[in-house]
This record gives sequence, C-alpha cells and structure tokens, in this order.
Amino acid sequence: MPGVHVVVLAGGVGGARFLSGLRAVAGPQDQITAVINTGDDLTLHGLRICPDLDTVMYTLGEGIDTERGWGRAGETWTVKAELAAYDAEPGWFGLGDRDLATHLVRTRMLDAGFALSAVTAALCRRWQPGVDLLPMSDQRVETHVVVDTPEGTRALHFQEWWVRHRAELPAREFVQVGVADARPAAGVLEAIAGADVLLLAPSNPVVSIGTILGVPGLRAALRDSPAPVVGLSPIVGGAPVRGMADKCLPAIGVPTSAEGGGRHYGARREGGVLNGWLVHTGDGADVPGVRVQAVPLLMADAAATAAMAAAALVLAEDCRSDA
Ligand code: FO1
Repeated sequence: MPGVHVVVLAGGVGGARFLSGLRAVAGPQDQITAVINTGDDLTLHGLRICPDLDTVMYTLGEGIDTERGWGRAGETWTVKAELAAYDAEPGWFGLGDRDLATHLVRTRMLDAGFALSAVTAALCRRWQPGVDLLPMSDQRVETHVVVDTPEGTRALHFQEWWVRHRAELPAREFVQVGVADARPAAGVLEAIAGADVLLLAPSNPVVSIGTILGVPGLRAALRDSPAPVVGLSPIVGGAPVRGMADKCLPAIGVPTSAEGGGRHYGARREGGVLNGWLVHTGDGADVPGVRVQAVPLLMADAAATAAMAAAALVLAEDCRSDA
C-alpha cells in the first residue's frame, strides 16, 4: 500500500505530543509534515527564539524536558543566573544553557541570510524528529496581546503576557504583527497540495492554529486541497487540557467548549476549514456540516496519544467518502 502523506498544523506542547502519537501510528512509507506556529517567536539578548518549533523538535528528538514540556532535559541555568547578576532584562524568560546553543546556531544562520525553514531543517539534522518540520512562514510574525493596565491599554508580546503575567491580564485582542506581509514558508503550500490528510492538532485555536491559518494563502490552500481536514479539540470538558486557550477564546467571542472550537474553525462547505472534528468522550458538539466524533482526547501517555492520532486518520477516511 503506498504511503500516506499527513500534513499537521500545530503549536507547541500539545502539538508536539500529538505529533509523537501520529508518528507512532504512521507506517514506514508514510510521510508527516508539521507546519508549526511561529507567532510565539521572540528576540531576546540578540537571539531569535522559536518556542513552538523547538518544543516540537526537542519532543520528537527525545531532548525535551517532559516535566516542563518546553526546553531541554537535563538543563542547567548558569547563563541565566549570570544574566540576572548583570540585571540584564528580561529575567522572566528562562533561557537554559543547552537551549541557548539552539538559539545561537539559529541566529547565526538567520544573520547569514538563511530562511527560517532552512535553519529549521539544519537544526533537525541533529534532532532527527522523524517528520518534516516547517515554520508556518519564513517571514517574522509575532503575536501581541492587547491588555488593560493601570497605566492604560498596552500591547504585550505574547511571551510577556503568558510567561511574565501568566495570562492573568485579560486579553482584549490578539494581534499578529507582520502577518499581512507574511507568506507560507518554503515547502508549506507544496506539502498541503500533496497531502492525503490534513490535521489541525489540539493546539490553541487562537494563538497557535489561528495564527497559522492567518498567514495569507494558508487557509485557502487547506480549502483547495483534495484532502479531508480533521481537527482535534484542545478543549475537553469545557476547559483546555493545557495552556491558556480559555484565556484566549473569550477575546474572539468563542465559547470555551468543543462545540465552540469546532464552529470557530467552521465547516468547509460553509467557508470554514473542517470536514471532521474529534471531541473528547462525553463532550457533545453540534457543528453543522462537520462530521463530529467523540473519542478519548487526553494525551495521558503514548498509547492514548497514538489512539487519538489513529482515530483522527479513521475520521479523515470517513470524511473522504463524504467529499
Ligand atoms: N515558559 C514559561 O512558562 N517560562 C519560561 O521561562 C519559558 C522559557 C522558554 C524558553 C524557550 C522555549 O522554547 C519556551 C519557553 N517557555 C517558557 C514556554 C513557552 O512560553 C511556550 O512553549 C509557548 O510559547 C507557549 O505555548
């Protein structure tokens, strides 16, 4: 049987876990392309940091700190302490010594003129993630969060909102700075056009999947693809499994529910992107025009995550017969 090409849109921690489950159920002939959110990226101490790309690369490359879900296993923080000794701001974003090597190599290659997609491929030669790892765009897109502060309305970089303020400042709006001038990264449109299955990982629908779908041309590529599009709900039982989707969805007027998420992505036949929507067992979701199925969606361990990925592929085949 010829291999299947699965293209997955994903963010960081949830996306990385899901991709490891998908890789586990893929056959040797199958190909997986991961299109990763870069709206969380930031420049600190002169270094370009790509949290979601690194989380996926480290997770699939077996180098992730599984407790934190980000950064390297066996990490040390000597440079961080030295920076603090110099009062070198910001101190609220933890850069580990091992992790710094990734940012140094990435920044050097970007400064030499390599596109982020080429830099990512070079870094993956070390990590061998077993999937083709692509940034959503080779142009810089940065998510900023509009919040009210005692000093007035401010736009914070997503990382400052999430890491420094733990998303405690109510988000009024999310703005993807630079997205209007961005284009899908090299290889992204080709992968989507050649996909047999398209999946939206259980990542944040606003700042991860939403940011990817906001790159000009990307949403249209999904809709024009002959492949079925299946999404997995990141909201289980009315709350996000991890992360801050519940702090993001109200800002765009979407209920924090499996149904809200599915309706937000929308049915393909009505201008949205979904053919199928996987929700957690027990979560109802009426999403007109979309085939909804309930399966366990808690990525508690490798077996559960693999079962989720397999269910997504089965639903995609059911949807193919719909198309
Ligand atoms: N998250 C934190 O909560 N605190 C940190 O100090 C922190 C540092 C950090 C460094 C590199 C990296 O790749 C990720 C890091 N993260 C940290 C996680 C990051 O905020 C998230 O992975 C995503 O951006 C949100 O999904």
